[in-house]
Amino acid sequence: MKEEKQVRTNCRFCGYLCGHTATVSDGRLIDITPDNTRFPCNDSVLKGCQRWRLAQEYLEHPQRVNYPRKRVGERGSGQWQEISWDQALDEIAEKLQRLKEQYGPEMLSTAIGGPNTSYWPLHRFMNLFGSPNNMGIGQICWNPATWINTLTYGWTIENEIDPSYTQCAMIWATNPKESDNSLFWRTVLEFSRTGKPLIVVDPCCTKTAERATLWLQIKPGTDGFLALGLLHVIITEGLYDHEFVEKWCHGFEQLKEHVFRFNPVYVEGITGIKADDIIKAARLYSKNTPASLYSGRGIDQLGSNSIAVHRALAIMRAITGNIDVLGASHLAEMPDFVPEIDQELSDSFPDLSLEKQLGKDQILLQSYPGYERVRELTMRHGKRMPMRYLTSAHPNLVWKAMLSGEPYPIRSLIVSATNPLLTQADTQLIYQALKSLDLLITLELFNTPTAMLSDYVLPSAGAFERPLFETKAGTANLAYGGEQALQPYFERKPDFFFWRELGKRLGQSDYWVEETMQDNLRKCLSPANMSWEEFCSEGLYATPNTYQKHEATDVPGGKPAGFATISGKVELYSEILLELGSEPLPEPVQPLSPDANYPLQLITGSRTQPYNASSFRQFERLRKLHPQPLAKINPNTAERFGLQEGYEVWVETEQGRALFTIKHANMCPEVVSVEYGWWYPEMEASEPSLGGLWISNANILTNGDFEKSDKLIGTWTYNGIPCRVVQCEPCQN
Ligand SMILES: Nc1nc2c(c(=O)[nH]1)N[C@H]1C(S)=C(S)[C@@H](COP(=O)(O)OP(=O)(O)OC[C@H]3O[C@@H](n4cnc5c(=O)[nH]c(N)nc54)[C@H](O)[C@@H]3O)O[C@H]1N2
Ligand SMILES: Nc1nc2c(c(=O)[nH]1)N[C@H]1C(S)=C(S)[C@@H](COP(=O)(O)OP(=O)(O)OC[C@H]3O[C@@H](n4cnc5c(=O)[nH]c(N)nc54)[C@H](O)[C@@H]3O)O[C@H]1N2
Ligand code: SF4
Ligand SMILES: [Mo]
Repeated sequence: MKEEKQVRTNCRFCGYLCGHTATVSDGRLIDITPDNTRFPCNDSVLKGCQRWRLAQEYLEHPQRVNYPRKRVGERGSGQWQEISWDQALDEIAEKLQRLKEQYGPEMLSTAIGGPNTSYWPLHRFMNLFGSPNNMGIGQICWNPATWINTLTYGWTIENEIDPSYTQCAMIWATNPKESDNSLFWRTVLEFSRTGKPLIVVDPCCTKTAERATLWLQIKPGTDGFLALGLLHVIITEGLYDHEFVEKWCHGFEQLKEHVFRFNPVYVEGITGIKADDIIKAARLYSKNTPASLYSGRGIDQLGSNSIAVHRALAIMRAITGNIDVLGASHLAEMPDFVPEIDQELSDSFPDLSLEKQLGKDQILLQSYPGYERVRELTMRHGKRMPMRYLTSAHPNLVWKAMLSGEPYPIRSLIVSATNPLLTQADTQLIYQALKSLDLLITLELFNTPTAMLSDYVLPSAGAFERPLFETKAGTANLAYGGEQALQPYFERKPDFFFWRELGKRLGQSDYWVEETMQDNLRKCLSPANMSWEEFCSEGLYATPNTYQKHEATDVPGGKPAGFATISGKVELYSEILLELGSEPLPEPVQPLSPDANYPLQLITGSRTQPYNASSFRQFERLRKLHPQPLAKINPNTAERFGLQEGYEVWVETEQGRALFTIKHANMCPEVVSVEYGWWYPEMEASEPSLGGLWISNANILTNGDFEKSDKLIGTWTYNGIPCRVVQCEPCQN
């Protein structure tokens, strides 16, 4: 008789982790149904999502990597030999040891991506191995807001929309309808039904913008000007929260002087938004408090302008009295459970090789010295930011060190849960760099183009096959997730297994005491007095939000806590930025102007359902729903360039060209917005095709040059790039 059981588990096909019940028979998944008793689960979210229905196919997909494999032919030839885990780990350990002896531990780099797996085991391994060279996508995803809010308010904030409390919502450069489709999107919908002001700032009339009472159709990359224009109106019209500014803000006079020149007419000239609308938005946001201000990737990918706009938005929340207020935002707390910084062992192992961090002396904030300085401040409130994410290496410096050996050789890379040939800037550079390595290892579920170029590909246990414990990297007292539904199929193993086994082979045994991920999570939860089983049944660890903590005193009549900054207040004028050698007030610069050669402005990477970054192109059902990579363009602009809907076109920048299909859309004129992450898993899984890597990959068009990146964090540019569109007919690729 077959053994059948029901397991309460979570989907992991995007970062939202919906609760489900899995039916498992003889160790195989046979059914999956949404489970309303688990966090988070919402019927309409699940109705709108196509991916969870693929769970069985995902587990059994013929293109899954099921056994460790080793390259036998030329790199990229697609010739593999299946080997055992022991052989793979022994060989990799031996090779890494040899390279370490020859070049030093910094010769090893790692690449991580979005929150696709738990990265702390990798960070622990890298700390113990002694290399600072982990590169991620933080500089253009999570880090700008995290860093800027922390140095402005003393810690990160969680923005909130509560339709009954929030009086105005501003959604800036994010489109939750496509990118999230979760409870947040449902909340936005609910809020929009209240008729209260909903302001959306986006070059495109997204589904979110369609719900807006005021859509500000901004030219890409000019957001810093708009934010300073809003501040100009709020300050000159006296619409700020005088009491909060007086008591809790530092540098208001300097700010006032600074925003003077950003009057609405000047700002209209740069952003393309009518002066009247700028005034209207400023009034709506400041007069209807609590007001919530959410931002997303559209402004995290603007090079140094990302910093200017985040600073201006942080200031705007503060002077309108929207910090640590119900319905607007709250400063998060350190977790009760073991925070990621301790899981990483970043503190226990101060390492001289941190001195080897690339660009350490040029990057002011996202570097070990920058991190240490900010941490001295956050520690005034007993808080420690995650270390490895916020000090991760600038990818462009790592790719170049692989190729040039300067300032020292980087000879090896372990890729974990990312597909850099599709998701990092400048595919051509990355391709060259990967090909130059002595040892390239990829931990993957699928045979991605990055895996195709590897020396070893190791089969990871993915969604439903491993436990989940998502935290905000230790910046908030919140964790969600749960038990795996089943044992991994074939020889797949959780990434934790790889790092622990490799660590043990390289002298790290003392630091890998717990044998499994579950054992670790058990230990991690124990300070929060919660067992792993309790956590799994709810799927959530959370404590109620708290507000106005700056007013709190230890003893009655004592000194209020204030903010963990140099001045103890919200720093409108940033003393820490001044000290680090940067501008204390936001200084946006105009994005590169289009010219005769490249007359349009490019956005590379607005999210669209049903895909997630470069994932899920293997699924026919999804491909039918969304068969082609699209380039969206305003119909008037399209007409001017003779670009009819459905035309196949080359989108070209100084970096290269990629193929898309034209779609007309209600959006800013003179702008093209292409999808990112496109490759064709059905094509040849070897050179030169590499799964159609070179056809419609948006990152062929982008450039992540260190010299052009922002100097505080290293943010590069994915949006607002000069480009042209060339019709391609008949099209051959
Ligand atoms: N041009 C442009 N580029 C961008 C962006 C953009 O907007 N425009 N956005 C950027 C942003 S914000 C992000 S976060 C990144 C996302 O980029 P990535 O994080 O690289 O995302 P994916 O392309 O989905 O690659 C994730 C890979 O991890 C694998 N995977 C899934 N689960 C596991 C697991 O448990 N273990 C292992 N080992 N592998 C697993 C999947 O099969 C997949 O191949 O892209 C960035 N790149
Ligand atoms: N379906 C799907 N969902 C995803 C992902 C996915 O790949 N696919 N990726 C996940 C990841 S890793 C992330 S980080 C999140 C990101 O999710 P979002 O924050 O929503 O990111 P995007 O969709 O890239 O961009 C949001 C909006 O920014 C606008 N924009 C572009 N340039 C500018 C600009 O210069 N100024 C302004 N104001 N707006 C601009 C775009 O038009 C777009 O509507 O989504 C997650 N969810
Ligand atoms: S893909 Fe994301 S939104 Fe869809 S069910 Fe899974 S976790 Fe939920
Ligand atoms: Mo992201």
